Amino acid sequence: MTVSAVGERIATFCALCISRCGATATVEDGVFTALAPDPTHPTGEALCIKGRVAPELVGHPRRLLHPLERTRPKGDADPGWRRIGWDEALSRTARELGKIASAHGPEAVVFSVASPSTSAISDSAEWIQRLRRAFGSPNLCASMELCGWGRYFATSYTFGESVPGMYLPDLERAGCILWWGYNPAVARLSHATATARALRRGARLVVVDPRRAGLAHKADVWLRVRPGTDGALALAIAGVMVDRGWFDRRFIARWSNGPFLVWPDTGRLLRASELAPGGDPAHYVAWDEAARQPVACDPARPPDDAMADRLALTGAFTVATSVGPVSCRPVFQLMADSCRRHDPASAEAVTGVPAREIERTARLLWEARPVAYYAWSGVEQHTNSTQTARAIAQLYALTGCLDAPGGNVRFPAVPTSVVDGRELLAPEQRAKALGLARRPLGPSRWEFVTSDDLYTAILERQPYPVRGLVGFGANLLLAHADARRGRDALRALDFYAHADLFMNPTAELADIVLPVASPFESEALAVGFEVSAEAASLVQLRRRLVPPRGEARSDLEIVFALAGHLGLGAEFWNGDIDAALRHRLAPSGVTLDALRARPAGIAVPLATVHRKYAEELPGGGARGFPTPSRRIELYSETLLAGGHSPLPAYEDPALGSRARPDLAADFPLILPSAKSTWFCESQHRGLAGLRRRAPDPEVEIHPDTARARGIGEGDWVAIHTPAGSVRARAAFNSSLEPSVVCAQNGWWQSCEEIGAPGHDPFSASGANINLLLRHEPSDPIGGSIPHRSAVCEVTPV
Ligand SMILES: Nc1nc2c(c(=O)[nH]1)N[C@H]1C(S)=C(S)[C@@H](COP(=O)(O)OP(=O)(O)OC[C@H]3O[C@@H](n4cnc5c(=O)[nH]c(N)nc54)[C@H](O)[C@@H]3O)O[C@H]1N2
Ligand SMILES: Nc1nc2c(c(=O)[nH]1)N[C@H]1C(S)=C(S)[C@@H](COP(=O)(O)OP(=O)(O)OC[C@H]3O[C@@H](n4cnc5c(=O)[nH]c(N)nc54)[C@H](O)[C@@H]3O)O[C@H]1N2
Ligand code: SF4
Ligand SMILES: [Mo]
Repeated sequence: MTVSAVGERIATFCALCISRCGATATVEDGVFTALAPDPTHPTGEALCIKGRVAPELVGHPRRLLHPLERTRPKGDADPGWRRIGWDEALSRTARELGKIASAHGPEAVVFSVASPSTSAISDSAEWIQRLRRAFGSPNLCASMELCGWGRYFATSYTFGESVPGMYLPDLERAGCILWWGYNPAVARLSHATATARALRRGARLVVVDPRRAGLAHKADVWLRVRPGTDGALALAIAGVMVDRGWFDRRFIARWSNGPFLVWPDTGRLLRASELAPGGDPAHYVAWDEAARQPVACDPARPPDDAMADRLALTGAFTVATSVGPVSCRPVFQLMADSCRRHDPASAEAVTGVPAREIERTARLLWEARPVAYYAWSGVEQHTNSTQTARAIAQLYALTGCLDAPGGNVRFPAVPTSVVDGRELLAPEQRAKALGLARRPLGPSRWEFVTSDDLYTAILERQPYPVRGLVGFGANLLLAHADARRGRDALRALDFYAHADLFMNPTAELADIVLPVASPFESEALAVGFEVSAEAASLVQLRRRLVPPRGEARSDLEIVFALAGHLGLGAEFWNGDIDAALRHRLAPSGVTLDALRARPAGIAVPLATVHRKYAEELPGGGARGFPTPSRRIELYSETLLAGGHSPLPAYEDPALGSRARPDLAADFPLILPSAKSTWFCESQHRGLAGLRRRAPDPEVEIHPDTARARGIGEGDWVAIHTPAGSVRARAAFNSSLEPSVVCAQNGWWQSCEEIGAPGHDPFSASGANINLLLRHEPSDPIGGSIPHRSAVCEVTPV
């Protein structure tokens, strides 16, 4: 590799967060010295400050450089780290994991990973999955319940697909962009620059956020929602759209279960077999208004336009069933009724958003179609996240824009072989995923386990003992509630191996720590980027810019080497990473050698196929959606059978001021949090180039709220919840509702270079806001907890 020529400029991309910005790196005398935007790359218009200081991250004096082994007990303040060789580290890891698997089954080993949104784990995520599944563990702890559940899984109960997680906003063609609890100006630069471009060509923008942050300043409508009440807001907007006829009636009648009739007593959808003997039990029933009679609906054959126009969406109809005449209403009518319970005036009282803004938004979403949306952390971290995601999905379905140009679309994917090992995990192992019994429709259905279920399995051995943990990044004790309980749990493990670039409070409890190469020191294959069809078509093999420092290795190398030590080499091309990458690339038509020769990547031009649901199938009928009814499920019988509301329903945040009036006197404020521009989650506080700009943890507070408590701008304050207290500095923000304060998660690390202190993550004198929460109450379906809607109080220190 020729990267040592002075001042060589190399096409690359920054992998430090989900934006994965296209970039040009400068390498001088074998040292990585600068990263700059690469406007020719589809995500390369701009770089954030974190990308620009990347050389500091690579060269940081406290990087982990060698495998380490603990020599002192886990309760000890000093772990007594002893430097060991890779071979020793990996053989001991394999030996300990093997011991646990033979004694308790491979499910007793949990794998944890940093979220690919906050780290370069996206480079190797599917290979880590492959290792976990080949090993036989159904348990991946990846903060899914806090970060991806709503985007990927909750909405799959509506659409059968991940919207907006995989059906991404088509920002190049959107007429109206809806950012709901999502601030790409901080969180995903490529979306922010694409939004700015869309606004320049006249697109409209709606932002739903308790703070006027980022693009909210440029929005046509900024809805200052009270934290955790987004579900009520979505229902109210949808209600206005329904009442005014601002919805795509034909789309709803053809492609959703809106016309299907509902049994009034059981809430189940009526089946054709229940009308008359001989009716098909797989067919639903709708009301044909022209013929004034029920009509069977074959899921595989959606009605044509003419028939769709005849199907009743509203009303009540007496249907002759096998048990006599029954008055049934269509799903859509039930949905409209449920929305009307949140009319704009009552929604204003719950959400704080003025009724006229709700009406204005409903009109804008309708008139400025196509609508493209994204909803993220602002709505993920509450006890009602699943229903909120479903309510926003319902609102979105009304626009008829799903998979239409300018809506949320599935950008084309360059074909590659699936390597995540899904075929390697036996169904009986999959069925052992932690949490499945408690939340059968939750993340563990997809092998993601919550931190709560992990800690319970370790400490209480329920439903079975977990004895081992393999961590690729993942700073669990900072990211999740109940940090002290988490610490007890990690201490109680028989064996814990953690791979990371830096030591962190979670890794401190490991038995073996493995040094990871930064993304700038490792080669990685990116198949597609996320912002547009052009981006999705790009395949790029990121070059190793400089050799890894010390003995650090990429996650990919660690996975392949550990697989060998575990006797799983056959599933990992016997350690030959190039062979594995070739296998992955085979269907794409792009070769590894061609990619190595072109660090800027190779485009595989593919066209986005729209409205795939309407694609005709060979035997007739249409593809529809991958839900049980093959329609968009405004009404979910799956959720109903699980004991949940089949329609999106609003429930107040369980630790909020309305649900817990008993706490209001002592804790009159609400505490959401938000990401920092300067850092990713619990990382980067040790980088002087960043920490200098944001030396202390902050809590945003309305000036009136502060003054009423004798708090001045910049003062240190204590934030209290019923679970505990931590500290931060007051930053005034008059865009907040005065009862809302907004904190930052992830503070623990020091930056010795500028004398900035660390913060004890386990004590009230520290700044770990997740000390302020327990794992209960939680979302009954998805397991999310109120990281963004707990009652609190703020006092001067
Ligand atoms: N710079 C930077 N970029 C990051 C990260 C980082 O830490 N720093 N983290 C990465 C990760 S892991 C993720 S998940 C993404 C997250 O990306 P985002 O979801 O955009 O992250 P946030 O800024 O936390 O939340 C978005 C907005 O939600 C608002 N909000 C808070 N509570 C509520 C609420 O109850 N309702 C509504 N509607 N809004 C609310 C906040 O004020 C905030 O402006 O960012 C990724 N990118
Ligand atoms: N109160 C509150 N709590 C939150 C949130 C919030 O908004 N508010 N956000 C939640 C969200 S959305 C998320 S995603 C979680 C984030 O929680 P985590 O996924 O744990 O993310 P980080 O805190 O960024 O820690 C990532 C760790 O991975 C390491 N790392 C970085 N890159 C790599 C790599 O390439 N390989 C390896 N092996 N390690 C690497 C870092 O050094 C760091 O130690 O926190 C959640 N917790
Ligand atoms: S937004 Fe910043 S940290 Fe994220 S990929 Fe782009 S440059 Fe890197
Ligand atoms: Mo996240």
